[in-house]
Amino acid sequence: MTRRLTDCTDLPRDVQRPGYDRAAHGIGILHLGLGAFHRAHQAVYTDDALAAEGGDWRIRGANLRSRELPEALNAQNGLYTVVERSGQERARVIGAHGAAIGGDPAAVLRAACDPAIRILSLTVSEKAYGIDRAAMDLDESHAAVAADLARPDAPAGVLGIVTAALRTRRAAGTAPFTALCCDNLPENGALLRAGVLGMARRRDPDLERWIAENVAFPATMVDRITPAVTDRTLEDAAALTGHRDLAAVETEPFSQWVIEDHFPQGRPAWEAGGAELVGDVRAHEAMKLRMLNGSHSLLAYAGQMLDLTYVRDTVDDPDLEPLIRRHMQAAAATLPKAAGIEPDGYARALMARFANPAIAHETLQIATDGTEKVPLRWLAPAADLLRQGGDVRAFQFAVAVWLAWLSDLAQRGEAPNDPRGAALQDLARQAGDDDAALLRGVMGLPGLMPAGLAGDEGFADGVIDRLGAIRRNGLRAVMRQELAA
Ligand code: CS2
Repeated sequence: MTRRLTDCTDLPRDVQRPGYDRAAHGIGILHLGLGAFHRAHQAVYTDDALAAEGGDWRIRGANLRSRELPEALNAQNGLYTVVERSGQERARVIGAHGAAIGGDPAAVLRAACDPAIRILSLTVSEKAYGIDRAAMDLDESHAAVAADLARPDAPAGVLGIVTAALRTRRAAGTAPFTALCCDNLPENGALLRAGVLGMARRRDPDLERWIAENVAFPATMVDRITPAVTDRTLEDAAALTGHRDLAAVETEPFSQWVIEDHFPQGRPAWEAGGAELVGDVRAHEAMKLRMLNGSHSLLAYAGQMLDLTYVRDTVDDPDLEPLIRRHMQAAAATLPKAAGIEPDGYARALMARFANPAIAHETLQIATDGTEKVPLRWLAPAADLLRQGGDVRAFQFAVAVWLAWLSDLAQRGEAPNDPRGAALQDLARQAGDDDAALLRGVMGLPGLMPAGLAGDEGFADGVIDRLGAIRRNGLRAVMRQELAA
């Protein structure tokens, strides 16, 4: 039987391994959210930074709930394989991780209070935070937020843990960590800051003031297409490295990380791995969120309706491909003009990445959590376009496809994989084929609709027309009509 990956002594020559002595570098980062994306992205940059410049910047990873991945990593001394897929497969073993924590929020809080931790980074997904974006404050109806407000000394949610750790550090005279949000949220640094300040304010206004004055929340744009790990990922990692690896991930060759360079307690030399350290991330982040993630969500729902399993199939579909490009163009029209922002070239590069034949990225994976993603990816840019008097048809089409998909699911008695999945299913069931009622119901969910779009009947009419047409004539016919228009 193949030996488990626990050291780098007998790896094949062509497998890249940590270019530094792991034991010589202490832990400096606590990372919440040990998902595939973190392992394929920030950890790789950190590995490069350690090799180039050293420092005590290894990572202690944590999952608040699940133990499986932390246990797999711990059984491998923190080592795991990144399989990069394009025409050719390449494997690289990452050494940046130390002992990980799984399913133990109290241990995560203790780790966050450790003075050695100078950066606390997060990839916990949009839904884990509980931030009211319109009010830039806590969302007290979010389950983890409500639980942490009730028991602030035993927090189990993201904002509760970050706030409680900062409180303890302040009391102990320990410098605060820099809090680094790496989720696909607009102005993610400011958003995390608003959530943490909201949590602190409800407990102790002095703490809120101290955090506001002393804690840095740099914003980031993160990008690397990382499909969910499958058995095939693990088999390929084993074939390439000669070792069994239960924490392996697969990803594309492309990777981008743009970081606002504001780290009062220092940071790894992430630029060694190609990260761009800049003064202002906003233009990059809007481009990525609206063009990549926005078109991703469109092709995910359309792909699901058309039985296209993988992203690569959707850009190979002659009717859908031009609509994906149209969506990118519409999103591009909402972007600020800024240095380094070239939407046309970016769109071309995205289409090539989506077409990567070696990457099996499931449309169903991207279709999850629509109520979290749609407002950021489609509704905010649509509201911007309306304000500018721009053409919002691409967004009306996207919303209609999402609603049609929700309606189809409800007819089959299924709920979408979404924190508000049950509510969506109920709404779709009750609306039946009353398209206006379905749109009203879904857009009436708290926090979904941005102010600029809420009262716009023209926008709603365009969605309802398309939804009706999809029901009557099928999505494919409507796609062709969109193209002809
Ligand atoms: C995707 C993202 O699942 C999704 O919602 O749009 O995970 C996307 O693959 C990454 O942001 C790419 O960097």
